[in-house]
Amino acid sequence: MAFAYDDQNIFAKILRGEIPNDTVLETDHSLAFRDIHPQTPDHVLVIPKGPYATYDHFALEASDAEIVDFTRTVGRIAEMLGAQPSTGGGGFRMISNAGEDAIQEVPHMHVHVLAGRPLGRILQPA
Ligand code: DGP
Repeated sequence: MAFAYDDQNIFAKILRGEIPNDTVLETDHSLAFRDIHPQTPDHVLVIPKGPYATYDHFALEASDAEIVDFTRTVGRIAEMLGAQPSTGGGGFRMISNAGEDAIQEVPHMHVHVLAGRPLGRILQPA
């Protein structure tokens, strides 16, 4: 499978330091920062630093080190937000939009971590 990546997308610019961001956590392979249009009191985007366009691109082509780092970063974000159910937090939801049907706006792989209020059911009618 040949995946394409456009390095002019806004998250690539954030990673290059061309656009500011509200960083929550940075690791060797991942960056977590607050969404500019938060949908919940806590709305953090977690992105890999590598050039992956969608979740499937990342899942199929990233190195084990990148995937472990990314997954741990999501866990650390849940911890930092106080959202972990295991420690009395209210929980959280992860969403990764990929492609047209999911209305992915930024073509750099990202996971939304949403927390801070009850989130309702996973999908509303289209
Ligand atoms: P998606 O539809 O899954 O591609 O969501 C992209 C998200 O990115 C959307 O919730 C708004 C957010 N976003 C877009 N531009 C910027 C930006 O320049 N900075 C930050 N922090 N978030 C952005």
